[in-house]
Amino acid sequence: MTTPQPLRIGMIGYAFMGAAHSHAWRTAPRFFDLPLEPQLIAVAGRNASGVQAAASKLGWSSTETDWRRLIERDDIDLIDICTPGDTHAEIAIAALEAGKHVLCEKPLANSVAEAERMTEAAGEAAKKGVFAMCGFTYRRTPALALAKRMVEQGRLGNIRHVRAQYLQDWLSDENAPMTWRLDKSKSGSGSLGDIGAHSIDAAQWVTGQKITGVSALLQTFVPERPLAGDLVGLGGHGDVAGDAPRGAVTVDDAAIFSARFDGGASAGAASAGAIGVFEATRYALGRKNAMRLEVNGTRGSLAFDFEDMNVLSVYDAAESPDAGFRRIMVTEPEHPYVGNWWPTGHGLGYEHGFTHQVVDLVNAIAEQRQPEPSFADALQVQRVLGAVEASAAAASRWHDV
Ligand code: SOE
Repeated sequence: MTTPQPLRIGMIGYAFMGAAHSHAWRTAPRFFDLPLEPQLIAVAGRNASGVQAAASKLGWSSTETDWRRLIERDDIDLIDICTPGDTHAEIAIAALEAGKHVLCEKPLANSVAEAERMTEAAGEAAKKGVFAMCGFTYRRTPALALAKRMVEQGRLGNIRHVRAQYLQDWLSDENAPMTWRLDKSKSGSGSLGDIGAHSIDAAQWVTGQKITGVSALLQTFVPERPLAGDLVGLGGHGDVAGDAPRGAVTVDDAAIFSARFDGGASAGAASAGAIGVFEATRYALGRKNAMRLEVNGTRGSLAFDFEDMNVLSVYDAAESPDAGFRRIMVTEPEHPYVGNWWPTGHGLGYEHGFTHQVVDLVNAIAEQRQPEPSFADALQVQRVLGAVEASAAAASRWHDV
């Protein structure tokens, strides 16, 4: 067996997503036969002692305190962007122009204009065999990948309804500290872009239909929060004194919207597009990471909830009508990604999606084809986010994408 060529990775950022991506880069070649061997060459972060500690904990060989230096290095082939959204455009465009492949966390950017520039840069780079992908990781959850496969096989018929919720509760405590995720200048938006973006991508990807218009409502429940020493990440339960100074929350805490879909690429006049309802919140007490998607078609329905992530519930109208939803354990070797892991029935977790994401990216790069979701796919999600914000701000709420 020949040793695969290396794919030398430089990662920027090392918090929640940095840890998840590091784990994925390390794990992917241990469970999947990859055509290129990921090497964790360097991690970048502004704080020298912080980035060094992260490098030794997460398994990176060296560090940089300036992301520009990382991009200049000639021992790096791919830049993995795990920073807040305000930095994505500048880093991704610089990396692509320097001939490095890019994996960029979602949402792609903080505005449609930035996402357009990134997509243009990705288009130019692709002509030279340099590829960019956006990290809508839930596509790599086996049960959601199976849902997409079933829709493609026509097992649901024409899709009529999409019901998508992303429910968390880590901000329910009004004294939970301020984080960069609540600062619009860093994150672009709140629950909408951070978690609603996943629902938008998953809904469009599973159904094969694009959203063409929305009517939306955004709400900020707690306008100020105590400042922790540094702007902490996700978590919401830092040690902050009750009398700590408070900072302004400048994003939505919750987002709801209705949407029209385009019926898909092959939709004829006879098949109207689906309609959908979306909800994203960090105030749904008791719901920890309930990323849910339900789809109803003319022949059947399916339902997914990430809190029960190894299960896909499926209703087939051709079976006896009282058979109800069938819970499929998505833990069989023939299910997407599953065969590379444990014996039948043993189940996967949150981190596996990131490993599958890396596997798909490495295979696409080795085969010199565009990985998905492309920046163009992520731009479409960004346009929906933009339309939701425009609709929520408008007197007349319907807003075309
Ligand atoms: C990363 O993909 C991410 O969207 C985080 O940014 C969210 O905060 C998390 O809850 C879901 O995953």
